[in-house]
Amino acid sequence: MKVYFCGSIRGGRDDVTTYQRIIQKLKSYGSVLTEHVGSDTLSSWGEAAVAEGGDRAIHDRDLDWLQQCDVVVAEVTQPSLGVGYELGRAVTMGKKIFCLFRPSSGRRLSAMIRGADDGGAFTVSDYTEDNLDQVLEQLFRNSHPIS
Ligand code: 6K6
Repeated sequence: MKVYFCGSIRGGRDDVTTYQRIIQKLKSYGSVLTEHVGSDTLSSWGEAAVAEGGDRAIHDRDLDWLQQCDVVVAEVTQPSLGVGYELGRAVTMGKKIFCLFRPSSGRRLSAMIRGADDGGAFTVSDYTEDNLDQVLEQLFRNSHPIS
């Protein structure tokens, strides 16, 4: 299974440790196409990517991966224009989408994300640091085996 993980980059890196935890768990279900989103050294990695082709190259490569994936998992606590954009594009592509939000952040999730939950292809799950693993296990219980 190919998993596309979304997390804030230029929107702010406050939750990068949580992204790393999520990515580690996702790797037990399949390959994570966007493991760099959890990188501690993203800025140097990003500078190289920018040098190779700029934001257009990043956009086009990410949309290509989005098209290839079987499931999209987005950590949406830290607001990010890029994550919102990816989710909108993923909906149009008909992807299965799991959004994860941490209410203890004190933030309120955008109505355009919370309100997109249809109980089927697009779901939003609230989690805590303590139950993150169980929430992911529940979401993937009915998913395909690793390929
Ligand atoms: C990193 C630092 C400077 O430049 C970079 C390279 N940028 C990106 N590389 C890979 N994916 C990116 C990059 N910028 C945004 N994305 C995608 O959008 C990721 O898949 C994230 O899920 C999302 C983050 O969007 P912003 O708006 O928070 O940056």
